[in-house]
Amino acid sequence: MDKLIYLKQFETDDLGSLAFFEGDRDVNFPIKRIYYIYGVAKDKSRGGHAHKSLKQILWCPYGVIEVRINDGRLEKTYRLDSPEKALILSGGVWRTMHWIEESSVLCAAASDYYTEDDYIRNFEDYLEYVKKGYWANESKI
Ligand code: T46
Repeated sequence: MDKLIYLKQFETDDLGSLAFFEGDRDVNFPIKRIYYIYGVAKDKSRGGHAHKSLKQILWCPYGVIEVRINDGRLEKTYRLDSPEKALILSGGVWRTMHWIEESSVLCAAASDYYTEDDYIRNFEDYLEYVKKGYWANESKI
């Protein structure tokens, strides 16, 4: 199930702020991989795939990015417009990410190492996968 959380923050005045989260404590999985996406132009989109089992937490430490998710039945949009917001995504959910502001940075911490076998990159294939899923008769988001 997807979930928006607010990261713990240490506020200081003109020295800025520090936000953090911890694997297994603030997110419901151990973290095995961290990656980040940067240098994306305004109004460009990435993603357009689902993961079979990978769980992730996504956050935007700089800028504004919208994450649109779809479970083959429902759609939801999350706006990551503050460094304190983070989105936890379970496996089985189609996602696209949209750069609302130029040069926004998307960070991700993932439950497993990178493997292309976990991706479904074609939406028709994804809908077939959903039909066979244990959640075939209910929404996953
Ligand atoms: C996701 C969204 C939010 C690697 O070799 N290792 C990695 O850890 C990752 C994440 C990617 N790659 C390779 C695979 C592709 O050849 O980097 C290339 C670009 O990846 P992709 O087109 O999948 O990037 P996005 O921005 O569409 O999706 C990424 C993540 O791949 C994905 O897991 O959920 O961000």
